[in-house]
Amino acid sequence: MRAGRLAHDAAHEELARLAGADAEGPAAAGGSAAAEGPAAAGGSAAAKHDQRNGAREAAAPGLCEAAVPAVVAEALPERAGLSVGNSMPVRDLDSLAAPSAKRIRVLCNRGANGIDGVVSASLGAAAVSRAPVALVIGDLSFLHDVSALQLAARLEISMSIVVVNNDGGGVFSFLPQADREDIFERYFATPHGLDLQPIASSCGARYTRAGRADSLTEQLRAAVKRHGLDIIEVPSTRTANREQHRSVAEAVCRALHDAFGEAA
Ligand SMILES: Cc1ncc(C[n+]2csc(CCOP(=O)(O)OP(=O)(O)O)c2C)c(N)n1
Repeated sequence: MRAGRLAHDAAHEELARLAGADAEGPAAAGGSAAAEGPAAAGGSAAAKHDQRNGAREAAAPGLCEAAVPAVVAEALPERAGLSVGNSMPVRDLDSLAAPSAKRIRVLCNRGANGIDGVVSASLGAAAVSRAPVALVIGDLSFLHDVSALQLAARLEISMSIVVVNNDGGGVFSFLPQADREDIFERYFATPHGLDLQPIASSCGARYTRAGRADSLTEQLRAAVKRHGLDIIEVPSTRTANREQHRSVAEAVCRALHDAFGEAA
């Protein structure tokens, strides 16, 4: 029990340090503004793509991707439903959410293969739930089931979707194949470069972007009180996510070693 608490505290201290240290730097100072602001109007498609990637690069440090499911769990009201997508969100919730007396219902759906049908299954839960439901999902899983959004509009289902957008499959960055620069991006990470804002508006969903934990909390708390579909994009990068996980794991090992010595 003590080891669990120590590990949890060390992990969150490290996540806060990573978010805070980088947020004080020049990149994040500009980045959080870009991350919170509306997407730019006008300009070429290539310029917009660069701008989005710029916002993602700069915004990632203000809120570590790994902390997102824990921040959402913390922000949700008593009795809410929290659906977590496969790949990183379910792992990050499992390892980083704090034990809590709050009664929230955690949902997870494996689909046929893993990342399929996650939006639909969560909307099904939201349709029959009296309490608000939020979904935390990766960008590829979200896009895989994007047609569910128009059904949500037609059936007037209320739900908040937090899309952690690291432009591809972040989980694969933890595999040895990640070092194979010649094949990794194309065959494993599969970046899409899509802009989520027009996708959200084409389905009648409200769209916001959160680059910091406090704004994610604020946006989510407002969203769960409203009727309809909200999409909150959290920009991230796969590289930063991998490094942050490594840093957190090292911090946990250090804390356990300091407390228990060689036995840890
Ligand atoms: C239907 C289906 N297709 C492909 C896969 C293989 N797969 C597992 S995780 C993953 C990447 C998911 O990316 P994303 O949803 O963005 O989450 P992240 O890894 O960034 O957390 C893929 C493609 C799968 N599990 N299911």
